[in-house]
Amino acid sequence: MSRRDVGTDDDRVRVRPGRGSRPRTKVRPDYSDAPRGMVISVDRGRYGVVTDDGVHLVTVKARELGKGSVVVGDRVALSGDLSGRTDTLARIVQIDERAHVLTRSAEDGDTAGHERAVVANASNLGIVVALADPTPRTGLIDRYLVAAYDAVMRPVLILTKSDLADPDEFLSVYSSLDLDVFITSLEGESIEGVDAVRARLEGDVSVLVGHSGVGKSTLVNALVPTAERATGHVNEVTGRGRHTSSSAVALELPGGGWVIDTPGVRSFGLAHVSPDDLLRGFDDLATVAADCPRGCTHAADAPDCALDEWATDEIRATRLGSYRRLLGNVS
Ligand SMILES: Nc1nc2c(ncn2[C@@H]2O[C@H](COP(=O)(O)OP(=O)(O)OP(=O)(O)O)[C@@H](O)[C@H]2O)c(=O)[nH]1
Ligand SMILES: [Mg+2]
Ligand SMILES: [Zn+2]
Repeated sequence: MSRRDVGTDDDRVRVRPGRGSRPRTKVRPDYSDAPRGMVISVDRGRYGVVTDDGVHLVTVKARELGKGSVVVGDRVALSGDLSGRTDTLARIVQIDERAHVLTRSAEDGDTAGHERAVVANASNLGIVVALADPTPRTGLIDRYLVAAYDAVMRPVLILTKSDLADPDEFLSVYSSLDLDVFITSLEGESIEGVDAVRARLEGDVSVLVGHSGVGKSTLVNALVPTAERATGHVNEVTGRGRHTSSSAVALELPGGGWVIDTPGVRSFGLAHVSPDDLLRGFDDLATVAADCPRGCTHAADAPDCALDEWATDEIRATRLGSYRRLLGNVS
């Protein structure tokens, strides 16, 4: 093994071994019998975990896990002091294989195109959309529907703030799709419609996603009375939320299961999704596209694309427009 050139011959100068000189063990330690838990929060290198025995711990990640990210929802093997007493620290020594992983791609900046796990092991993707304040945008919903397909998660559309605007127009676009839709509103101090949402999510792990200010944390507080998630206001000038929640947190539903509150997003990159998977994220269009000529790209200039013939009314044209806009954004 060659020694690194450290710019001196003086052997009193000691250099910490680089990565390459660290002994590598071929046989990984076996953690199959190690105690397990679920990651419920991630905050600057500290991971909140609740063990399968119900103990809440603050943990750190073991060195050997390297850069691999630990996200909320991960099932992990633990070592160290698991008592949960103050001044004790447990370590995450292994991340178990994920049944589902919600993934997004960075859209701009240095990391554009890089994909990143957002949440692990949630079987439902709760897409939270305010009917007003902020103004709903179908583009983000369509992206989330594709992401749900890609991650094999069940999409659940939750339309909030029906006290401010009528849901009918939205329902007409999304009711023909294979997804559950719920409508909630603020009536005095309480959230109307939350019981139906809770009944749907009970027993499952679900993640709530959407723009800032749509009411994700408000909904979580209604679903889990002990949650005490901070909620924000929507800026009257810009009509946007204020990014009140800054990291994802999982909370246990009173009747079992977990709901994960996440910070509001501006967009949700899909660069990691293939055009075929994009189409499957639009289940209404996928059926029609079966009649396309072989090798059809379904783009606006594709000859004899069956989708053009199908898009006869406004709703269908809207759906096709959404799909084609996204087609330019995938790999
Ligand atoms: N009128 C009305 N206001 C609501 C409703 N649900 C939530 N709000 C309000 O919307 C604002 C934003 O709610 P939050 O729960 O903080 O929104 P969020 O989605 O968690 O936002 P971020 O954490 O920034 O992503 C708060 O002022 C809530 O009181 C609703 O059904 N109707
Ligand atoms: Mg929030
Ligand atoms: Zn086609």
